[in-house]
Amino acid sequence: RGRAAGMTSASAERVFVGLGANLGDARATLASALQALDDHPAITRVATSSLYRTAPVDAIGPDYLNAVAELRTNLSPLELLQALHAIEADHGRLRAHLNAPRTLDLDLLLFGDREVDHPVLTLPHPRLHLRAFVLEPLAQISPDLAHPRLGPLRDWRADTADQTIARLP
Ligand code: PH2
Ligand code: MG
Ligand code: MG
Repeated sequence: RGRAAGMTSASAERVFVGLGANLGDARATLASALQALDDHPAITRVATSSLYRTAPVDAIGPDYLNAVAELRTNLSPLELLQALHAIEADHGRLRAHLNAPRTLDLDLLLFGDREVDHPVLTLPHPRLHLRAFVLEPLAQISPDLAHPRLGPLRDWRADTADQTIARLP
């Protein structure tokens, strides 16, 4: 037997994933998605933000609940993306159209300082610095985080001041 469950120390890279839900019982869905990440043998969750209620950005439909989790994994970025898509599918995600309301969205935001330009995966996430629903929870769990191209992410928060977001207790 190899390494014990949860012992995913092969990569010291800091991996950040955004969670979002705006259909159904979003709070229950996000809790279940976090549990699914913990249940994955190659993923360790090391930090999780509060939940935030956020108005839809470039989308229609109900308000979202959003959060960000920091992970460690020995999966490659594409392997991790596959794992995230499998968890989305397990939670009833249907891909109706771009930015359609969704029961669960798991977005790979940052994978260390890696820059990836692949047909199904762009890293860092190309819009993360424009979205308060990502920047606020990221700042909560990692206030000094820097983007490999754009520098300290705290410097981008002012530009999103018009976006409605409320941290939940
Ligand atoms: N996700 C989108 C589009 N718009 N708006 C909010 N507030 N939260 C999201 O997670 C979100 C969005 C596409 O994935
Ligand atoms: Mg998304
Ligand atoms: Mg997505």
